Amino acid sequence: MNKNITLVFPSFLSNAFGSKWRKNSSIVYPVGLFYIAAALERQGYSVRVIDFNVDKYEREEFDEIVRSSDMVGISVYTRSYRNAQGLCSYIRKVNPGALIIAGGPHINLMRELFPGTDLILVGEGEEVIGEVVTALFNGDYERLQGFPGLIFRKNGEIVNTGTFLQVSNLDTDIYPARQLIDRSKYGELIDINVTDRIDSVVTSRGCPYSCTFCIRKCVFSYRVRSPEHVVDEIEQLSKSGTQILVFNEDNFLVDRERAIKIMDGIVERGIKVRILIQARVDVVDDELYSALRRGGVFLILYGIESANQDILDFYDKRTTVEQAERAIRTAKRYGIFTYGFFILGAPMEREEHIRRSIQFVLENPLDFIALNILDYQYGSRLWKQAHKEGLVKDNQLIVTTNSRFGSLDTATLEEFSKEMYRAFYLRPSLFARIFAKSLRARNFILLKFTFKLLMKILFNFRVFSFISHDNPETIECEKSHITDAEEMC
Ligand code: B12
Ligand code: SF4
Repeated sequence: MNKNITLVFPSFLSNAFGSKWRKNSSIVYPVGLFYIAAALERQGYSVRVIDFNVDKYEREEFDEIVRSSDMVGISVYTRSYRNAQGLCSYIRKVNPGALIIAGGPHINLMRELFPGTDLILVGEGEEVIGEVVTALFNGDYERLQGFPGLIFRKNGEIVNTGTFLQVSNLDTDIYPARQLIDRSKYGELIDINVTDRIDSVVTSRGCPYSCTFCIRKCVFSYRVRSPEHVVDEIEQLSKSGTQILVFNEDNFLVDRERAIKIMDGIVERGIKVRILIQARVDVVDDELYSALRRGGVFLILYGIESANQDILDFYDKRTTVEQAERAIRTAKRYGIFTYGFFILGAPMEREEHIRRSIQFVLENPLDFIALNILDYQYGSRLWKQAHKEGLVKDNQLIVTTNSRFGSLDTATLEEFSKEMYRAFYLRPSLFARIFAKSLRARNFILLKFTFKLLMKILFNFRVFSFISHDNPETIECEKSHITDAEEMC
C-alpha cells in the first residue's frame, strides 16, 4: 500500500513553530488518536502521530512531513477548533495533493464537513477507519456511502451518510498504537513532571448522565469492556514498565460491580500499578473503596462542581453536597488522594454561594482542587437554552459566562477563583497532610509532585493563574452551527 498518514492533535494554545511554540503540559497522550493510528497501521499504512501540545517543530521540518504525507488526519476538540482549522488550510497550502480528514469530540457534535477537509468521521473510528481511508484513497465513493457517520465531498457535492459510529463490542483486539508514543513528553500535571512511565486505558465509553454544562450524553451511549479484557491490557502495560495508569473515561464507577471485579483481577494477578480515575461522588461504599485501594487507585478526580445544592440542581448533576463530603471522607479513610473539580459562575451564583464552596474545600479533606469558570459549550443543554434565549449566537461554540448570563462578571469570578485557590493551597496543614499521606502510602511519585507544587507556590506568585483555567474567551466559527444539537441532547 505504501501510503504515509500523519495524524495530528492540534495545540490548545497556538499553531506556532520553533521558538514561538509553547508547550501545553499534558498528563497523558490523546489515546483516541492512537486507537486510530493502530487501526490504520493494521490496514498496512505507515503512520506518524504529532501532538502539537507537546511536540515542538521547526516550520521546515513540519512542511517536510506534510509534503511526504498522502493523508493528514486531525483530531478536533471544540477548544482547538480554530487551531485545527488553521492547520487544515496550512496543510492544504503545503501539500495540495494530500487528503485531509478529521474526527474527534467536536466533530462528533458538529456533524458538518469541517472547513478544509475532504472527509470527516463522526463517532468512534477505530473499527472502520482502515477501510474508510482505503476507499477514500481509491476514490471508491460507493464503498464510502456504505458506512454510517461519514461526511465527504463527492464530485463537488457533500455526501452525509447519517448518524454516527459507535463501537458496540469494546472487547476487541484493537489497542492504541503505544509503540508510537514518546512517554517522556507526557506525565505532567500543572506544568510539573509527575512520571514518564504513564499510560492510559479506556475501560468504558460514554456517560449515562446528562449534566447541563456537559456534552457527553449528547453523543454516545454508555458501554463497558469486560473486567478480564481490561485486566489483560493492564497486565500487559504493567509488564512493559507502566507506573501510573490514567483511566481515560468520564466515570469509572458507573458500574460498581465491574469496578470491583477489575480491582480484584489486578490483585489476583499480582499487578502493581498506580491508577488515577475520574468518578462521580454518588457511588461510595466501603466494599468499593476498599477494592479500589487494593487494586492501586491512588487518586480520584471528582466532579464536585459546587457546594450549593441549588447550583448542583441547576446543573442537573443528580448529586448532593452530602454525597460529595462522604466521598471525600471515605477516600481519605482508604488512603486515596482526592482532586475536586469545581465550576464557578452558574447564573444564580452569588458571592455567598462561592463563600460556601470555599468553606467546603477548607472543611473537607480534599488534597487538590481545580476551578473552572462556567463555559456555555456547543452541544450542551446549557448552550441550547442560552441560544434559545439569544444569549449565545449561532456561530459561538464556547462562551465563558459573564454578566449577561448571571449576576457575576468574568473578572469577578476570576478574582473569586484566585481567592479560592489561595485559601485552599496556602495552608501548611494541607501540605503536611499530603506529605504524611504520601509517605504512609509509599507514594513517592505524589510526594515529589506535591513538593514541586509547594515550591512553585512559594516561589512563583503567578502560580494561581496557571493552575487556573485558561478559558475566559469565546470560540467562534464562521457560520451558524445549530445543526444537530437540537436532536442530540
Ligand atoms: C482523558 C480526557 C482528558 C485528559 C487527556 C486528554 C487527551 N489528550 O486525551 C486531560 C485531563 C488532559 C483532558 C484535558 C482537556 N479536556 Co478532556 N477529556 C478526557 C476524556 C475523559 C477522555 C478522552 C478519551 O481518551 N476518550 C476515549 C477515546 C477513545 O475517544 P476520543 O478521544 O473521542 O477518540 C475517538 C473519536 O473521537 C474518534 N477520533 C478522535 N480523533 C480522531 C481523528 C481522526 C482523524 C478520526 C478519523 C477520528 C478521530 O475516534 C477515536 C477512537 O474511537 C474526554 C471525555 C471522553 N470520555 O471522551 C474528555 C474531553 C474530550 N475533554 C474535553 C475538554 C474540553 C478538555 C479540555 C479542553 C478542558 C479544559 N478546559 O482545559 C482539556 C484540554 C486538553 C489539554 N491537553 O489541554 C471535552 C471535549 C469537548 C469538546 N466538545 O471538544 C471532553 C469530551 C469532556 C467533556 N465532557 O466535555 N481531557
Ligand atoms: S459531567 Fe460527568 S457525569 Fe455529568 S454528563 Fe458529563 S461526563 Fe457525565
